[in-house]
Amino acid sequence: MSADANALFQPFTLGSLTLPNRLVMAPLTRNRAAEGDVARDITATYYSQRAGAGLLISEGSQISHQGQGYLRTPGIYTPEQVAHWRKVTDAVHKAGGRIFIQLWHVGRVSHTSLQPGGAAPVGPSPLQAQTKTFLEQGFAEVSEPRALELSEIPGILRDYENAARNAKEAGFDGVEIHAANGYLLDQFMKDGSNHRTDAYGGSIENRARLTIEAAEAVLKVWDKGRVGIRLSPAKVNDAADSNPHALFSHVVERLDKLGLGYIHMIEGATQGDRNAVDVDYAGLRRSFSGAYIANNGYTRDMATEAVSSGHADLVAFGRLFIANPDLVERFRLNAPLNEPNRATFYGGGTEGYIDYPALGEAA
Ligand code: 8OZ
Repeated sequence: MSADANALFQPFTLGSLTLPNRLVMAPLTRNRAAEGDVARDITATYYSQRAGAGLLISEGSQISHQGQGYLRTPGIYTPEQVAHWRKVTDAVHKAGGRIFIQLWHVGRVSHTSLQPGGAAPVGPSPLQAQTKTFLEQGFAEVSEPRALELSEIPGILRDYENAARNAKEAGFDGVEIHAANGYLLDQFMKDGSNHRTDAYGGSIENRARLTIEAAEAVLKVWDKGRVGIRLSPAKVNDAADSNPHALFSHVVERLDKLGLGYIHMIEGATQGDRNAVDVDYAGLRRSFSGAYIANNGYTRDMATEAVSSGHADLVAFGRLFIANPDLVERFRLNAPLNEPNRATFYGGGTEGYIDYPALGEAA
């Protein structure tokens, strides 16, 4: 099949926004927030350097102190965090870009040292995840969680709604709900991590309930075209489901009824095997009438094929956007790409953050 070489550079209408091309910067945790978990000025530089993307999605930003699971990730629940994010959105808009914020609650993937009052992290069930977090002293096992009480769920939904309102005040163009990668919403959806017997556990409908309610909370604040959600049917961060296709067919059908602007699908294992799980992504895409953002290990050629064939409307790139601030221009010219340096992905300062050169600039 001959893919249309220009497919990635056609505009796309996402709700009331016009995106100039089909390339999305994926949400990327960089652990560079300052005291108070506020975005730094270098973060405004970092995102504005990448404003050529059709859409930027911010790094996961916790909706509450309880929602934090790694050191120095930015929040969106205090006035200071809103004020600092405002500098980022202003810089992106000045550079001609558009940016959504990713709203994040990590659930059980956290550590007592990051939680309010040194408390245990919360999850659907008291099951410790076999995964690591990132602390001052480096990587560490996550802590043993406690199960959320039914009476605490309305408070979590209020945190989503408040964070959505704060995002608007901070000047974002929309929000993406992080329901992927083994964090709170994904933990509730998958039966490996959710052993509850109340209205939020058991059947697929019950396990999906928190995700749907979180989306409804955000929709109290934002027009539906300005809300997207990220999903990962595969096992990630120790959250696995016994029948991911059935689970995510239901979830996508419910999200379609809510009319969300997009689903952002991590196809296969995050940063790993694209065939890690038996899920018909094309089928999920057909049952959703909003936009489909495909992600995970895409190259320029794969993305061109995905958009030309109609598999995806947009394609999100993570590591390639870390290393190539001008990724859109490089793809347009089929120019060589900078290699990402894994050693500077998480934590630190400007190095490996705002010093990757654009084409024509010295390294
Ligand atoms: C890498 C390191 C820490 C967090 C995700 C937010 O996987 C993350 C994350 C990625 O969605």
